[in-house]
Amino acid sequence: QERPSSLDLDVLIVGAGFAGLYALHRLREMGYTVRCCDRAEGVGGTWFWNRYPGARCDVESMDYSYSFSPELEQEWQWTERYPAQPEILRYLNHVADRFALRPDIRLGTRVAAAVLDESQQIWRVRLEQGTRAETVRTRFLVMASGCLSAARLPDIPGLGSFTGTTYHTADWPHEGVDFTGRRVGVIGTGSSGTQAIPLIARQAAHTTVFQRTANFSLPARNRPLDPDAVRELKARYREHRQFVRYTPNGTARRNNDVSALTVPPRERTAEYEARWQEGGGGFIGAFNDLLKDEAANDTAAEFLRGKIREIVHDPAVADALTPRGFPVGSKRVTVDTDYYATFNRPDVTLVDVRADPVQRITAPGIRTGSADHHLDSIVFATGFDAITGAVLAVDIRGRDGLALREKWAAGPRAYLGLATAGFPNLFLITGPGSPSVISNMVVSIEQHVEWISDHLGWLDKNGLWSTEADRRAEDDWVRHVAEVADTTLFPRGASWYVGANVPGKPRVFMPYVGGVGTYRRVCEDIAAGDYPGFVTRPL
Ligand code: NA7
Repeated sequence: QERPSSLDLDVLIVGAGFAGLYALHRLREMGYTVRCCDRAEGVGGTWFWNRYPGARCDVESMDYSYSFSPELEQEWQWTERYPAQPEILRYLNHVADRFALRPDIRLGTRVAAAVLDESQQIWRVRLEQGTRAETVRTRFLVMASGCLSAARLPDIPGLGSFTGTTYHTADWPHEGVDFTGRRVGVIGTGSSGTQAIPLIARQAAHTTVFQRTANFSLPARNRPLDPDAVRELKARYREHRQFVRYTPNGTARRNNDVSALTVPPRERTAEYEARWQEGGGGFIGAFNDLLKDEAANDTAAEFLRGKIREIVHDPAVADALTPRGFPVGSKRVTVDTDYYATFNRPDVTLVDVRADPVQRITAPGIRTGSADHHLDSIVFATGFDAITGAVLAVDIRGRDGLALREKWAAGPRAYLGLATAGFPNLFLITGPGSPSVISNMVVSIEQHVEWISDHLGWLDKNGLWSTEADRRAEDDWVRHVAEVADTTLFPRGASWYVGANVPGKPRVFMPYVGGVGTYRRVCEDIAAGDYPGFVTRPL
């Protein structure tokens, strides 16, 4: 391709987490001039920021890792079934070094805005590094900015008035926090809160957990990996990876292809019990209709509620910890170590803020309707503006100056979750309408990166400069994503999957839940058919 002389880069990648690092590697191997930017002072994305006690992935390490390099997957030794944050961050740093990615990564650099130059069909991107700003001109812009990276503080009055220390799980001090002797309040009982609370409770003088929604949580049963099992899996790693790519959620989870309602109750309970003992998110694969049929889901919910009653001694506390009113899995099931048992400690208090709402944060602590809770520290485990938050944090302006924020005001719209009409040469990795957070993110990320880079290669082979999602194809895909979601129980939970945790965010079920394998086949067919649904143009 002949390039406009003013061009600085072929591709600018936003984010240096799992997605950005692989995109940089792959596109650079293809011969493109690529740069990757991240606001953090290190690589790792999500795993750079989320350093709270107990931070751990809920997908098993041997699957939550890159498959693109057979050498890498053979040489890297994971130590635990579920990898802890420091180990994942070490892995990503190893990847950055092993593939010599660092020279093309600009850290401490925020991508603030991107404006399409329609005449040249390029993006002018504003980068900010401290007080310095510069504009780079790039042909392609790839948003590898993550689904769970725009952290959220709740809108509680008085937030600034607290005189103790505050922390957000997704912006944790690098030196760690010693809670010894402190009275700690934790707001939020999603994955982060559920992982952090047992460890904070062990250290703090007193821990008060402010719970808005009781969540379903499964024991991780984390353990060191067995060297023989690792050796055995590594011997067939290639084959295993290929298998996982076509599974419903990109993991080796055993999915039992039987309805929960067709087996006798005793057998059903035995299946749940076996999976509870096995630990981890595999529970949801116990029957094929748990995420489709309410009556089936109820059997799983009742089993899990029974476990809470068994573990938690105080019936009133057990009752408050019992999830109700939404199907298991419609809000992300958390995977914990000793979460429920933590509430048996004499130095842990549960405050159900639905029954006793938080009124405000005060200088000495948190005031609810019934009490003043005096605290030395508050931990916000309050989650993220998920899936769209980090993309929309960049002021992106496409054709006719249209802001992406404006286009997505009523909910995100993207073809395959990868591209959005009106924004040529802009790609989203794990965007809304892709399997993203309903899958093993690394599997989805690799698929997106490979699909996008193949598409770029195809454009160049065919003398084409730009590519853009066709509006009709996009509308069809958005409709399809919603229709598939509506065949499941997913939209029934007030979760961050539908934007319910962010006041004012449009309630649209964002991920594609038709399955990782199905989605991959759709994408493969589109590539094989010379990219229908994309409008491509020469310069
Ligand atoms: P989540 O899953 O969004 O959890 C956030 C938690 O914070 C959740 O329990 C929320 O309750 C609670 N929350 C949020 N705002 C408030 C206010 N204002 N008052 C009380 N409680 C509040 O974020 P995580 O960081 O735990 O996990 C995100 C994902 O990262 C996780 O699913 C994994 O995929 C990895 P709610 O349920 O909204 O009532």
